[in-house]
Amino acid sequence: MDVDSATDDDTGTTPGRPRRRLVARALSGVVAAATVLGVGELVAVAVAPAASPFYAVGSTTVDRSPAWAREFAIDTFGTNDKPALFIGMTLLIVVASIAAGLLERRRRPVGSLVLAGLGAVGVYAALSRPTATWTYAVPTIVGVVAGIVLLRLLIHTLDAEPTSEEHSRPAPGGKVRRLPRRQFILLLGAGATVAAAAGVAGRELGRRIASVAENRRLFLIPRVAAPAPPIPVGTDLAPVGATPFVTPNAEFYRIDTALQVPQLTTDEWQLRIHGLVDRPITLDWDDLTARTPVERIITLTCVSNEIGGPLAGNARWIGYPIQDLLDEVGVHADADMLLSKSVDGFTIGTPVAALRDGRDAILAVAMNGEPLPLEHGYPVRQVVPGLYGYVSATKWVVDWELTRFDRAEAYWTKRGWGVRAPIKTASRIDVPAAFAPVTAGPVTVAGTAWAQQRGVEAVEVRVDGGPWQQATLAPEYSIDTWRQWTWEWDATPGLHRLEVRATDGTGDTQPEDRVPPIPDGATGWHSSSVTVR
Ligand SMILES: Nc1nc2c(c(=O)[nH]1)N[C@H]1C(S)=C(S)[C@@H](COP(=O)(O)O)O[C@H]1N2
Ligand SMILES: [Mo]
Repeated sequence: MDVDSATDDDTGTTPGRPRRRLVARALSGVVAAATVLGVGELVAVAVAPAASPFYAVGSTTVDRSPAWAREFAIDTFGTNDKPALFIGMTLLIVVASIAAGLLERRRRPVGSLVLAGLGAVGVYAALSRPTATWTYAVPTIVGVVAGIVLLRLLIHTLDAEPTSEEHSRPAPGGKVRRLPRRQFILLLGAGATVAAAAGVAGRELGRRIASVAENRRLFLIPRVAAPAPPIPVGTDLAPVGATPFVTPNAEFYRIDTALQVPQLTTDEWQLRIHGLVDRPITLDWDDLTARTPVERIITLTCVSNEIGGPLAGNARWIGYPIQDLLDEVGVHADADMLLSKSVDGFTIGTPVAALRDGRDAILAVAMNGEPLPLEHGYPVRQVVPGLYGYVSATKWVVDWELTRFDRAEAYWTKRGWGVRAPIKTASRIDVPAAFAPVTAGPVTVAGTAWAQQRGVEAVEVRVDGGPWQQATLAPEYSIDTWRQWTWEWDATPGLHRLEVRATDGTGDTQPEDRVPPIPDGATGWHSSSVTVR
């Protein structure tokens, strides 16, 4: 029955082979719907696994099913109830998408409306998830937009295709015009490929994220025989409004080159130690955690921190001394650099001398009583007091090569940053905040100062360029942590400029000269303008 009967094509062309056209339309609908799901799946990786349109619809269906339906499903399909649900959903989607393809016209986008309707169901289902926020709607919406665009393009190409009559009639150039059909098939193939690739990538990534989150949830924080020394009363000046002594994980600055946070479980983690060593080894998680852990409070600092900037944080770390591991592998005398590598390929070069001089350099696995947060290096990172992060604090660390500074370069040093970068002394006014309104009379000025490995010996404050005055220092926790300070100011009305400078444990005072962070850390005095009424 291959009758060239008229179809309801509104393009005015005489239709060619109707059956073939119907199949092409149906396929367009199916590939468009697959695009909705595939793209939705991929976008859901950035939002939440539960926001995936397909899974959200499935889960919401399960949650909303009346008891009898559930019983029926379990009675009929047993433990295959989930595959049965997915197959059922897939069949429904295929039917709806075939309808969408058949109904779509260049001037009457009825099929697009069908996709939008499916999308509405997806959005509703996603927003019904127990953990939902408004962002849960995004994967479905992005998917539907992509699906509709593809469907419009396919139908447009299809409707532009010449009829069978035109096919057999040579075009003015003497050749048979066949471009639109080829275009259609290319577009359909490309759409199907993108949909499948996005879906598979989304599923795979989502699975990885779920498994790392689960791995972290089950992580047991190593028990330390000797906890870090207690924090003396008065060390934390948070009560007067200064920066808290220990920075909560959620507020800890994050700096790295990772566009996607590396996903590494403790089961997969390994540290390969090689290069200029007597006994190369590869440690796995059990090997690492069989060692004796220590707990230390250490302040991390980023070289990119501007004067007065926020890129410093203090945390309680549990980890394993780096020096012990280096002793174990027998570092050659000519090795002066530890080139450490993250699972995402980022590298850091650290002076071996700094790792063996007795400072508390550790391979940290816990931060403030939690497993390392994923974005702070789960499951293992380096923490080395006294060196800026980019030359010491490798997150997601998996490889150590003992080498030499005259042989190897690390990520940032290749890009112009200093090769050796001990932390420079810094001090910061935290209260009153810049331009905060202040009432005349006694005002507490407070802030923090750091000079890891040297300690902070003094902090001075001055007003409007007047004489320097000694601030009151909180007790020193250790030379590797920042030290909070306060200064009582008898504020008079007007606009004033407060300045601060610190002196480290070697007696050196911060220089007034301002240099920018690049190449090896900023210098200069932090100042803050305050309006007193
Ligand atoms: N893998 C990896 N580790 C890294 C970085 C990075 O980009 N990738 N950045 C470093 C820099 S510049 C700093 S300042 C610290 C920041 O650590 P945090 O994000 O935990 O505060 O991590 C260091 N470790
Ligand atoms: Mo940094």
